[in-house]
Parts: sequence; structure tokens; C-alpha cells
Amino acid sequence: MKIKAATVREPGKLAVEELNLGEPGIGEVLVKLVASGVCHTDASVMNLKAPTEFPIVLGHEGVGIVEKIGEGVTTLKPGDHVIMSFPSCGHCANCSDGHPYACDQSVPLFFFGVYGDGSKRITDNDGKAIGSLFGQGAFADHCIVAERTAVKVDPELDLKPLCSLGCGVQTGAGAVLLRMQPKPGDTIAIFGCGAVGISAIMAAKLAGCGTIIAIDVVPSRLELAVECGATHVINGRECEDVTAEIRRITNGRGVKFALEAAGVAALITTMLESMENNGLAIMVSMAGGSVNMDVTRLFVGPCVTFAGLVEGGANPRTFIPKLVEYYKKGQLPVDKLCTYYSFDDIDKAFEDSHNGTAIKPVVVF
Ligand code: CXF
Ligand code: ZN
Repeated sequence: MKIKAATVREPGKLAVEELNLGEPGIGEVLVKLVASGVCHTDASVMNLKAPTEFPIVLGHEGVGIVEKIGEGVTTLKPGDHVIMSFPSCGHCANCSDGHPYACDQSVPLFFFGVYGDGSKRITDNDGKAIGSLFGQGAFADHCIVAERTAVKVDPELDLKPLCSLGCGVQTGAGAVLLRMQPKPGDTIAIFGCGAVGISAIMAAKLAGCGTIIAIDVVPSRLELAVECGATHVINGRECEDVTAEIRRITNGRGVKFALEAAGVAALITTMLESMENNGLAIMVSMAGGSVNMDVTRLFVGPCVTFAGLVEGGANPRTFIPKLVEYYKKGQLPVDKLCTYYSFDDIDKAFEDSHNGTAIKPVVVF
């Protein structure tokens, strides 16, 4: 079928093109997109700050309605409303063990535009194969996705605000609820109040954290952080010593948990120096770059666990339904993050994501 899709053929250039989408293969479904969120990873791929292969259709926070199912699909049917998430092979040791976020095939499936069998689903009018980012390619009117990558949701819900449950919200909320698992009263610091950071703040509130410290450089984001559960804020541009301020707020102890969601490598050092003894610090953003620190500081004085975590350590098929339940109860008000754009305005959506005007730009089809 003919589709319109936002495609990158050379670094930094996104163009909506008419392309040809094939049929859903074994274990795959065809989805008519309702909306798709812009995530910083889309821009990283577009600007070659992540490994990839052009041409590729961007978009990996798609929500839509199943139009057709491929052979062997048993859990979805035409008409089902779905949130699409990250792909995984389903066969490797981590997938078999319930940890698809650590799939052995993550790099090709996330970034190189291929599906589980190694092939692509889109061609251009010259017959050239075009990739689909994260096995979605969701900046398009239709896309093909693996059944295991799509999560069915209540058709009564407006799908549009739910798109980032597939990536950004899952990443922030998962890091807190699945990996950190804070107890009521615990302390946490969140570096970066974009969609991932704010979702982590909402999750920290949900878990009953007593001290939730939000760090950002944009006052409006810090205000939103407070609205979503932060008990303290630090403006990193105005504060001379963020670590000292975190220690002051926590009576000298430092925080038990911290999340780096700002995409700034230098903040890793600040985060690690702000931890309490036996604390857990997690990095989830594509910060890039390197840090220079004396690694002895990770275990002499406070001993700190530092982890990189993809997609919140989630299994989307079990975690996204939980996130939807929290959303329905008003405990995960993700609609506060969204600004909506028409497909014609996709460049503006990327621009506003880049300059921070919009926290979660959502392209509506
Ligand atoms: C990405 C973040 C960097 C590692 C791969 C997954 N998540 C979503 O965009
Ligand atoms: Zn993403």
C-alpha cells in the first residue's frame, strides 16, 4: 500500500515522502497511526548521533488501530487499539527470561530499521528498501509492527496522550518502579525534567518517596516538576554546587536513588557525588561523551551502584497496561507533557523538542 512517511536519507534532513509499505509478515500487524510522539532518540538517529542506516522512517512512539494481522498473530485483531513500544527478538536469553529491554538484537532492531527476520518492510518508488525505526517507523499514516511490540488498550481511551508510554514514560517510570523500587519515605533526585524525568517524578510520587529533588535549568520545567510531585527543585544554572544543595536538602546524607535523564554526560559525576551510602544511580539518556572521575569514589566513602538502563528495564506487554491503569486513576497525568502538531508541522515538532519549547511533541495523523 502507498503510505506517507517522514524519512531521513541524509543526516539532519527529514522529508515526508510517498513510499510503499508491504504486507504484515508472520507475527506482525498493520497499524493505522493515530499519533506518534517525538523522542530525542529520533533526532539522535536523524543527526547520526546514534548508529543507524539511512534511508529510514523515524518515529517509535506510535499509537493506532490494527488494520490487518499477519499469519500466526493470536493476541491482536483488526480494530484493536494499540500502543507500540520497543522491539525485541523474543528468542535470546534475556528475552526468554522476561528482559526484552536487554535483547541481544536491540541494536539492529532499534536502530537499523530491520524486523526480526533481518528484512525491511518499506520500499521507495525506485524499489530501494527503507528501514523502520524501532520496528515501527511511526511518523507515517500506517506502519507494520511485531505483535510482541504492540500492547492492546481500552478503546474508550483517547490514544493521543498515551504515545510516550511506549518509550519516554516507560523509560522514566520503569527506572523508578521496576529497578529502584523505592520504599515510602525514600529520597530520590531526578536530573532533567523532560518527558523521561517528569515521568520518573510521577513514579517517585506514586511509590511514596518522601524527598523528590528535580534538577533542570528551565524554570517552567521545574514548575511542572513540582506540579507532578517534586518536593524540592534545583535550578542547575543558578545553583553553584548542585551536590552540596542535594546534601543540604537530605541533611548531609545524599540521595538513595538518582536518575540521569538530561542527556548531559557531565551530570553523571554530579549525580554520583550526590548519592548516599549504598545508593543506586541510573542513567537512561543518550548522553554521549565521557566523564572524568576518580572511580575510587564509587566505593570509598559512599559505595554507589551505577547502572545504564534501557527502556526502564520494562517488559512493555506487562508494564504498559500497569501504566495505563495509573493514568486512568490520575496517578500518571502524562497529558500534562503533550503538545500536539499536525503531520505537516513535523519539522516544528522536532524544532520544539530540540529547543525545549515542548516537552513531548505529539504528531497527530
Ligand atoms: C533509547 C535510549 C538510548 C538507548 C536505546 C533506547 N530509548 C529510547 O529512545
Ligand atoms: Zn524514545
